[in-house]
Amino acid sequence: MASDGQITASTLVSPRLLSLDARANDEIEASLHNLPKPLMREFGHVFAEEHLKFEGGDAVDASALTLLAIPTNQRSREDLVAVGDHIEAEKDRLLNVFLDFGKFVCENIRSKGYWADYIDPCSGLPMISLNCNKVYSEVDGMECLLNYRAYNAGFCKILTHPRWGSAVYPATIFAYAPVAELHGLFEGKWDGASIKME
Ligand code: B12
Repeated sequence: MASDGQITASTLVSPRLLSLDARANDEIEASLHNLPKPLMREFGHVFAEEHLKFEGGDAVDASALTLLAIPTNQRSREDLVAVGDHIEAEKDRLLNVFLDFGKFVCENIRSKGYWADYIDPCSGLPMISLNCNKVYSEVDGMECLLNYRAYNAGFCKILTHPRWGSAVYPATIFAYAPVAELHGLFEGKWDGASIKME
């Protein structure tokens, strides 16, 4: 199993490469985390308690619910700091891979009666929750959860992956669910997604 990320105090499942069966060649590095204090505060600003308004139904055991983050990173074919039409095309590809993955994960969690949402990589705003207008910083999030490093490029903070450098496309999914519900995804037990074995 691929493990090419860094383990931190918040790590519940270490980084590994996953892919949707429908997109077998498009791998996403993903891991599962509790929210450390700085991220908990930021989550509150970005989602404005939307997760508490979610009606999960009678079967949901509210005492088992935990706020969880699934940071994802894709290795890009181009260094994203560069500019040009080929960079834009690559960003579109990475965007679509993440949007399919985020939708797949969130629909699965929501179908079980739990809350989940994912951040739109273009705007930094939640994809599902309405009325949220505070941008989530993917770079700060990855520094906090994975201890990845970042540097400043003009106005934009750029993340560097320990193996891929700045050829990395970060994007995050959040859930309010029992940890056990998420384990299957990282063990390759959800229909429609697999882990890449190395
Ligand atoms: C808006 C945006 C832009 C805008 C403006 C950037 C700006 N800073 O205003 C524009 C269009 C200019 C832009 C340009 C580029 N961008 Co841009 N951009 C974004 C986007 C969507 C949001 C960034 C942002 O506004 N961050 C700042 C906000 C959120 O934070 P803030 O208010 O300054 O500060 C708050 C936080 O720090 C927070 N905070 C404090 N403590 C903590 C702790 C934690 C744990 C957390 C989570 C937060 C937090 O509190 C502060 C106050 O509220 C991100 C994706 C994302 N969601 O992060 C991509 C993103 C950062 N961009 C990216 C890229 C690649 C670029 C370009 C290089 C693209 C290109 N090839 O042209 C250029 C760089 C140009 C340059 N030199 O500036 C990539 C970086 C990839 C990487 N490897 O890191 C990202 C991650 C998008 C992606 N998924 O690929 N970008």
